[in-house]
Amino acid sequence: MQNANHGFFGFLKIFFALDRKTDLDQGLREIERITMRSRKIVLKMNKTVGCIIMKTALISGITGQDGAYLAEFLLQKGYFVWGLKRRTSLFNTDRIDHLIKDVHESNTHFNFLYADMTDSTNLIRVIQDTQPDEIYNLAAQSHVKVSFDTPEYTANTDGLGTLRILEAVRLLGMTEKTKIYQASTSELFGQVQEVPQTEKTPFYPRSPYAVAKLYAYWITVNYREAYGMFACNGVLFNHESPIRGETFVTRKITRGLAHIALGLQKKLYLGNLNAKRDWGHAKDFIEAMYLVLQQNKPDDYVIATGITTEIREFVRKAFIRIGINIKFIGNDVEEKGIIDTIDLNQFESVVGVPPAHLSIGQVLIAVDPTYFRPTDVNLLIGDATKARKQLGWQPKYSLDDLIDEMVLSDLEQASRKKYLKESGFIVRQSLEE
Ligand code: NAP
Ligand code: G4F
Repeated sequence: MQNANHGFFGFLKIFFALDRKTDLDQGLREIERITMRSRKIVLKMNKTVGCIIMKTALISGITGQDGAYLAEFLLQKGYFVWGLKRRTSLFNTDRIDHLIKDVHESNTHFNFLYADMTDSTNLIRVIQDTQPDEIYNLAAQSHVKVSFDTPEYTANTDGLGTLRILEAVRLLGMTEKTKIYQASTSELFGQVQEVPQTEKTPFYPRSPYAVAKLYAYWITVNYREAYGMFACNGVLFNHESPIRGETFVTRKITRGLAHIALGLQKKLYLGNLNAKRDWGHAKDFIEAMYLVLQQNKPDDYVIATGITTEIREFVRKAFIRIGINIKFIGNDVEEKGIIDTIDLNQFESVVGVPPAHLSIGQVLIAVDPTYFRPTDVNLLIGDATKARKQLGWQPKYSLDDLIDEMVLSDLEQASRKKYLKESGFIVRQSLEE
């Protein structure tokens, strides 16, 4: 209204200026000023309309691997993204720093709110404040081995946390508006009852993590059936990337490899080398999460590549990328991975330095029973036919592409570390594995 008045008085001013024929320049300047003002009003309107038609997504677990990729993906699709982040004593936004703009900048479509999956009042408030069209519940204590050490906390976060989100949406009367994606897992199949695993394969969880996720799976189904909510489970098989948590086996291997290649570490200790996993790339898998919520009806989907690989084989494939052929000898805890051959050209072209510190027969991989789990999942292989047919989803990355990306990224990080170390800087050495 104020702007309209400005416009009207502006025109009067021009009219009188021109009428008196005293200052034509002044009139033209006034026209220019009004045109500029009108452009600003149009821009403001565009922004307001933009906010109204923009979808809003709320992602719990924003600082994790999947949260980071999903946020980037949804921002590219034109969403406004709210990320839920728990309070930490050190900064832990490395994975999303490139998406963060200063909150004082006007045009940011990405923002954080503090929230913890163990605090329902907190979750109710953030859902009320943000009014999301879609919630992606990715927050979890996601490490299977750690869940044996912290079973109650894992149940609270991964199991009850999901209930808290569903119940918040219901209590706030948002069941018609808000769709919910629940990050379910192939760990539910555990001691597999069928090969490959589909949406119909019975569950047999083998860890406190998997049991907590079992509750989350069924409470999601229950809220869908009981209250007609658009609540879905994506039963995702293992998915990895260069930003995968450093203590999951794939990243532990590619990081260890990079440190060994550059002389920063001598050996890599692993646990159960016999386990087999259906590994995909996280970038492919987060796209499936989005597709699950774009369907006409809520449903549950298995998301997998359909190819399974032993941990031992992952090790071999990764080291081959830098020209080292690993041979496994011995059994059980005595098993070792030794250097069988080295392709010097391949090593030097990928790593950037010659393998002067490495020799044939040298032990690079050893087994440490510390990493064994009281009960492990030996074989996972998924059948994603339903997702392929109904969502039109298909992975783009092969396992070799994934390994390639992870190895190169970890080599780059290790090179930086080596450079800093050699230049006399103190580099962080994490002993957590
Ligand atoms: P991730 O890297 O471990 O990330 C987990 C996220 O949850 C982090 O942002 C973490 O915050 C947050 N979180 C943990 N406890 C929380 C709490 N009490 N309150 C609030 N936030 C909390 O896991 P991911 O690989 O991205 O996996 C995403 C989800 O998919 C998880 O639910 C996982 O269980 C599930 N899933 C993963 C896979 C896979 O292969 N990656 C497969 C199937 C299912 P901090 O950064 O502060 O720790
Ligand atoms: O890489 P992992 O720790 O992943 P795990 O247990 O399969 O769980 C991951 O995938 C699940 C989906 O199926 C997610 F739901 C879950 O949140 C997480 O993202 O271990 C993979 C296998 C296991 O059998 C483990 O015993 O690798 C074996 N392994 C052998 N040595 C090791 C190690 N695992 C780890 N973390 N560290 C080792 O040194």
